[in-house]
Amino acid sequence: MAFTLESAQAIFAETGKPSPIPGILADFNRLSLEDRLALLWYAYTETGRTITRAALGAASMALVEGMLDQIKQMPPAEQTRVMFDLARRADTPISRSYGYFSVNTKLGFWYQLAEWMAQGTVAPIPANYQMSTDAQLLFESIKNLDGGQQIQVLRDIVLNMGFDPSVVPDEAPEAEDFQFERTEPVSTERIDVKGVDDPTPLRYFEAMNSDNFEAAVALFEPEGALQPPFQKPIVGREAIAAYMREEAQGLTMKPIEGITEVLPDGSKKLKVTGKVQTPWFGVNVAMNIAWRFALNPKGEIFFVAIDMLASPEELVNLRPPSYR
Ligand code: 45D
Repeated sequence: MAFTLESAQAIFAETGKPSPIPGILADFNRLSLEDRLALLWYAYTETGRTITRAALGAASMALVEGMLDQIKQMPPAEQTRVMFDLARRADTPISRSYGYFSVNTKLGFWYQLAEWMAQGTVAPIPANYQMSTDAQLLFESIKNLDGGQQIQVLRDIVLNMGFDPSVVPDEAPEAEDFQFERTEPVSTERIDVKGVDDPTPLRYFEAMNSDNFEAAVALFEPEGALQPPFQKPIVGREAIAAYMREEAQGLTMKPIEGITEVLPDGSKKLKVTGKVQTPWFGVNVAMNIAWRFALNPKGEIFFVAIDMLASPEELVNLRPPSYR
């Protein structure tokens, strides 16, 4: 076997530049709670991102509706306290329930609160709030990110709010069925990628673009692994399928270009770059992504890493300068 999990994680690693996102998230977590909530508000409203209505119409919010109503009834000071509790990951009833929500439910929850904050039905960020210098500098760095990176930052912050469920893992409620409508019709077209002849990645993209996670997962070897952006690998078909059902629904993947290297035993390394759209923002935001595939000699996926590109130039410069 040509690859170990470690060696597969490192394929083409030298071809990507480090992303600014982890540093931005670390800086964010050093801010005061007031600054964090205010900065999120500005980042969410002032970067001019529009969430697609279609996605939200279909969002199943049954689990959270009661909680949202409860917050809406509270006096403003208490509403603000709930937001602080979420931001500091407190162990309170609301923050605890929130902690067990899926990512998409967490996003939908805040989306509703943001709407109410804009209307004034839920306590807004005080209009005269002055962010610290550190927060203002961080806001400037966030403004300099491309749209795909900005929404990744927002998503990660929302994901890491609420009581940390890994502290008491067995209390997680059944994950609810969260369905997105696709913002673009499912394409049955065969995908072509310049520089990629191997059918496995192409079938992978086709399966993902029709939310056919069974077909996508069948392309992995049984102990294959998928590594999402800034995360550890998820190992095994079942775990990957569960992850995809929760996180990959409604994504549109537009691979553009790739490079392939065949190893002596017939294993392959492939790097494919392209764009990914999330149903939350539809065609309004495209994320620049690289997939780094390690295929075994049978053509099965042993490992695939999904990376957020540091800059759009990396979409076309697949190799580091010294290789070109
Ligand atoms: O605190 O091939 C207020 C995988 C202020 C699968 C607010 C993938 C107060 C395999 C504004 C109210 C999934 C890995 C908060 C590929 C406050 C695969 C609200 C990759 C919080 C390609 C803020 C998929 C709000 C990727 C409402 C990379 C924020 C998907 C809302 C990425 C933010 C998807 C939203 C992303 C962010 C989605 C809706 C980045 C959505 C981001």
